Amino acid sequence: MAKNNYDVIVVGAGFAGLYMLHNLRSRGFSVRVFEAGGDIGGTWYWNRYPGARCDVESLEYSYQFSEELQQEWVWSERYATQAEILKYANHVADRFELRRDIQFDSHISKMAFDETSNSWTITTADGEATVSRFCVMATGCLSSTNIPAIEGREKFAGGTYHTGSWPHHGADFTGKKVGIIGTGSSGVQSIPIIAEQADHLYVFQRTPSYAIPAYNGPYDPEYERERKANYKNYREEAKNSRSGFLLAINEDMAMDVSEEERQVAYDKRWKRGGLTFLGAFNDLLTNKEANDTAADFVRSKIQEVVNDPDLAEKLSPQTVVGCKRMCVDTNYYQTYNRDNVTLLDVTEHPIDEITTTGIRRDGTEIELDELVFATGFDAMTGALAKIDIKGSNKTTLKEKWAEGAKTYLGVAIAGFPNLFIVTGPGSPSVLANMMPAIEHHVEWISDCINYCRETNCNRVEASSDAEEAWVAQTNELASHTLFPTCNSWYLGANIPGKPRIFMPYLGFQRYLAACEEIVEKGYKGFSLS
Ligand code: N01
Repeated sequence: MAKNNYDVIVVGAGFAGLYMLHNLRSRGFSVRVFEAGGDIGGTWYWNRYPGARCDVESLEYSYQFSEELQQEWVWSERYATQAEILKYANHVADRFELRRDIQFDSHISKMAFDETSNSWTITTADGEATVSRFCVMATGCLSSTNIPAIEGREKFAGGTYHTGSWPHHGADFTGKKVGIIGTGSSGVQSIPIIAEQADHLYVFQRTPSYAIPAYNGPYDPEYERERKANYKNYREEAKNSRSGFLLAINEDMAMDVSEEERQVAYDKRWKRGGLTFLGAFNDLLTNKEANDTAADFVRSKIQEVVNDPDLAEKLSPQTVVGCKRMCVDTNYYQTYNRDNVTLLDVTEHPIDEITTTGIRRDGTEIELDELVFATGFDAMTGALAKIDIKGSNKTTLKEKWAEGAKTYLGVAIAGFPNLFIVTGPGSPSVLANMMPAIEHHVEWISDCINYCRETNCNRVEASSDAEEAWVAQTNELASHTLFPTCNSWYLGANIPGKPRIFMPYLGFQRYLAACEEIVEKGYKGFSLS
């Protein structure tokens, strides 16, 4: 029988891995964290592209497990920069002395469950094997970068970048001809900054995004003081919401009010800025007619900002607003009024090939010095499927998920005992505020492991029936909304060949209640032995 080196192994040292380590360690478990990167921070370690910021307000995108921590940390801006969020993560790691139990530059390539000992053997790419009873995957939802297989992409002789794995030394585009492929959140944030530096910026757009102004700026000290004085209430209110953050969703239905009232409501949200725009009415993501009114409003704003009407038209999305993640921008549409920015529609004229010196499309080559891929991620499943994870009957996770990701609660997988995922597919995760979603999962997983210790159980496993029912419920919830109607990464539609299945569970509050009920019923749907 293999000897356990640790009670729990955690894979990943982003916000999920850091809190998992702290929580388990404070309950007396021995824990080792393996991190592929050279330091902590996960998403915020890798995504160093120009303009990278969070689209959730700083005072909400932060841990709440420690009252001292949330009171002492001072956020400088409404939407913190990548650098500030990484500084915060480092502060947390130092404050709770987390680094001593984290092994960096350690990419996990193999994991196998042993039926006899009920334990996992986890092996790094360097061949170092470690054994533990439990394993927690804190590998992130948006951590496996997607570079599309465009013909000739390896030929390009200039500098190439992906927003999701930006070089630590940065990139200087001064005086350069730069191409950027992709206009999702990463493109929308980086395009205005790159345009300021570059001699010329060519934006290759396949689908335009809806972007709402951030109106970012320094926090008003009085606002911060009030928020912190009432942090408990605000955090509680967010937990009892649909999304885990304070979207202040209006209970009115868009189609129940007059056109004039709708415009007032949209205008108010537009002026407030950020993702709260979608909270203007209750039915924006369930009723296409209602959604059209919000989409028309955003399109009218694009027409107002962009000087050239044809260009404004090209930048105006025709898709369902909110179906793909909305972007939160600073000067995005304004950037297209610059003389050194050219928008190229690759739906009308697709990219033919990447050459050594640029991109060929529509019969001509655009010469480039640098090429940026803002082409997103193999979301929610990519990082897990990359690891050779063998469960109890030697089936790999990749094989199990060949027809689409299936989990129970987004936290456990039938056939993979003693393995937990933080914010996995089947949980609210990316459609909630990630921080409370992470904290909830960490605490739920830690309680479950602790329950096993108290009841002398060596093995905890989700049943196939419970998993099937959960997947059906996740799909059922999505089917009453407009989410399945577009090619979003929530559905896996951005990755050629990836099975289409709506991955996030809709409704944060509903989800927390379901998790609680399962525990109250003695971990219903799990077998513990
Ligand atoms: O990636 P995306 P992202 N040819 O998948 C295009 C979070 N995030 O890194 O829409 C041409 O959204 C693709 O086009 P299309 C946030 O949750 C948050 O920008 O598939 N184009 C799209 O325009 C976000 O949703 C923050 O037609 C191609 C773009 O590339 C998520 O991360 C900041 C192509 C990819 O957009 C992902 O955002 C950044 C091809 N072959 C990210 N392949 C904040 O907190 C893809 N595209 C603010």
